[in-house]
Amino acid sequence: MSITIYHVSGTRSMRVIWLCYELDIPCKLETIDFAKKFRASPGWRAKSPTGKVPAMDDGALTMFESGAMVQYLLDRYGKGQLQPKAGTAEGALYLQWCWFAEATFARPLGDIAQHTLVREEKDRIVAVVADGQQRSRICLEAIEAAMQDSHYLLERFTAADIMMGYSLMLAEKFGLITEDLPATKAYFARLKDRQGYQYAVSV
Ligand SMILES: N[C@@H](CCC(=O)N[C@@H](CS)C(=O)NCC(=O)O)C(=O)O
Repeated sequence: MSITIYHVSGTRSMRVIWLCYELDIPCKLETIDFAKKFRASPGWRAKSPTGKVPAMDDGALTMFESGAMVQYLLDRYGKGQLQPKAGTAEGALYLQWCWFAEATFARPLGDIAQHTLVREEKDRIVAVVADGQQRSRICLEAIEAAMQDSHYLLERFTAADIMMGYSLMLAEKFGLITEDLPATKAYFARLKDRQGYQYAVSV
């Protein structure tokens, strides 16, 4: 195995780095320039066709999409750890939460990020931020309900929690994990306690 993760601190590359840490998978980090100009360059577009972060190489294989990287690494090197058996009810819920974390929850968070951090000030739309906050809140309420009697999304820590950990990190950054979401706060605190999370946010 020869894994390189193309990384920018504070982005979704933390999911892949965190997973590698949890599974003790050796990987090289290559920090890239998040500036729009670099991400539009043909060299970067060859790895990530829409110019987004992260990308990953494993030998001759190059990938974009953080969730796909996480799943690939689990399937290829995970030896059955951090994911339930595919095709079971637990496996279905694992997929549900992985997809929710990126396809549903990270969407409004991404809109907030775009219109507060990523785009130039002249291209930011305040109403999109307000809408993103409202849509994120619904997602946070879904997590709050799920965490009432649980420590993790499934009965034990899995890669679904890694997928969700990044989304919660963004939600926290935007001040959305409020006091009226105590179970979500406690759940995220449990994730932040893990060495893998701490390593992934420190690099
Ligand atoms: N679904 C993609 C989303 C990738 C993504 O949006 N990455 C962000 C950083 S976390 C980015 O590159 N944003 C810059 C942009 O969209 O212009 C994934 O999970 O990898």
